[in-house]
Amino acid sequence: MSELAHGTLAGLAEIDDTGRDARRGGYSRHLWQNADLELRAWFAERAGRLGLGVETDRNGNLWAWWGEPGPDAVVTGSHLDSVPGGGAYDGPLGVVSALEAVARLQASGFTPSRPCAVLVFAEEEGSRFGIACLGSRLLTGGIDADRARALVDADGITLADSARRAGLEPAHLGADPNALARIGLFIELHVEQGRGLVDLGRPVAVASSILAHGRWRLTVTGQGNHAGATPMPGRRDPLVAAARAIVAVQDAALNHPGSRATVGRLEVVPGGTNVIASSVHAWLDARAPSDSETRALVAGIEEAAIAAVAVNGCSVAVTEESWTGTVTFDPDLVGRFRAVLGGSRVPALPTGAGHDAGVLAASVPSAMLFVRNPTGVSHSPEEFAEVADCVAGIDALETLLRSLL
Ligand code: HGY
Ligand code: MN
Ligand code: MN
Repeated sequence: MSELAHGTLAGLAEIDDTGRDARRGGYSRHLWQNADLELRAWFAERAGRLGLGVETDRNGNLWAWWGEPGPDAVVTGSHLDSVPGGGAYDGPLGVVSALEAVARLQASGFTPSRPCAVLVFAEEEGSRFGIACLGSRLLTGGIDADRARALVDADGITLADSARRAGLEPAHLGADPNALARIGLFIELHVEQGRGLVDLGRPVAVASSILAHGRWRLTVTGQGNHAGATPMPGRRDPLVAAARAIVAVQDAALNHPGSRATVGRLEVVPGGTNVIASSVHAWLDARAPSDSETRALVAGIEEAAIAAVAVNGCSVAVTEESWTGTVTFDPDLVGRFRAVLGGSRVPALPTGAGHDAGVLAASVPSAMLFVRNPTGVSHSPEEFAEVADCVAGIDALETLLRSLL
C-alpha cells in the first residue's frame, strides 16, 4: 500500500500495519482487542485533526461531529473491524473516504447548513461476538440488550465484561433513540464485494438492495471415544457427520438459484488428534433474494442435515443466531443520488453482503456507494481497489455531501 502513503488515501496507509495477521494473512481486527483499540485511537486523532468532536455512544460506535451534533444530520461512515484474515478495504475505505470528503469540503471553505458526522460502527463483521452489524443493531434496537450483553467471545468473555473493560457501562448497551434521532440521512461508501462494476466497466455505483441473510449454528452430537481403541464400524463420529452435512449445505444452495450457503467456521469438541469428537459446532451463513426464499433454503438445509448426520448415528440441532431481512434501498433516494452523480454512468447494483447501512435503512433514510474491486474478492487479503477508483468514490461522496449539506 506504499502508493497510498501520500494524498487522499493516506489514511489507509496509516493503518496499513494495524492488526496484520501473520498466521492467517490479511488483517484480524476485532472489537475492543488491541488492533481495534489502536484503530479507534487513530480515528479519534484523525478526526481531531479536522476539528471534529469525537464521542463514543452507549454501544461503542464512534461519532465525529463537524459542528454541533444533530438533528437531521447527514452522517457518513462504515466500520474498522474485519473478518479473521480480512482485506484492507472492507470497512476502512468507507471511514477514510468519509474523513477525506469532509477534509476536502473544509479546505474549499464550504459551510454546511446541516449537522454532519463521520460514524464508525462497532463489530460490523460479528467476528468476536458472532452477530454481524452489532453496533448498528444495538443503536437501532435491532437486538435485545440482555441477549447482547450475554454474547460470549471465543475465550468466554461476555460482551458486557468486554464493554466494561473498554470503558462503557454495560447497563447502557442497547437501543439509543436519542443518538439515532440525530441522523437525517446515512451514507456508507464501501468496496464492492463482487464483480458488478468490473463487468460494467464503471468505477462507482449506488446500492439498490441487499440479500436476506442470517447465521445459524448446527450442533452435531455423536459419541466421543478413543481414536485407537474404537473400531471403525459403529463409530458415531460427529465430525464425519458434519462433513456430510456441509456437503448437504452446498447442494441445497446449488438447488436454490440465486442463493448462497456457507459453512466457514467449525468448532470440534474436544478437539484432540487422538480423540473421536463428541460434538461439532458448524456455523451456517445463508442468503437468498427474499426472506421467504432464505427461510425455505434453511428449512431445506435442516432437513437434509438431519438425514446426513443420521448416516453416522449422530443428531443435529439448528439454532438461529441472527437474521436480516431483504433490504431494498429507497428507490427515490437511489434515483436522486444517481442523478446527482451522473445518471446512467453510475449504475445501481444489488449486493449479497450485509452492511450497517442495511440495518439503519429500517430506521432512517440510508444509501450506499460501491467502489470497483477488480478482483471481485472480499473477506480475503486479495480484496482490492485501485487508487483511481477510490478517488472516484471520494469524489462521489464529496459531491453527495455538498448537495445534501
Ligand atoms: O457478512 C457480511 O455480509 C458483511 O460483510 N458483514
Ligand atoms: Mn465484511
Ligand atoms: Mn463491510
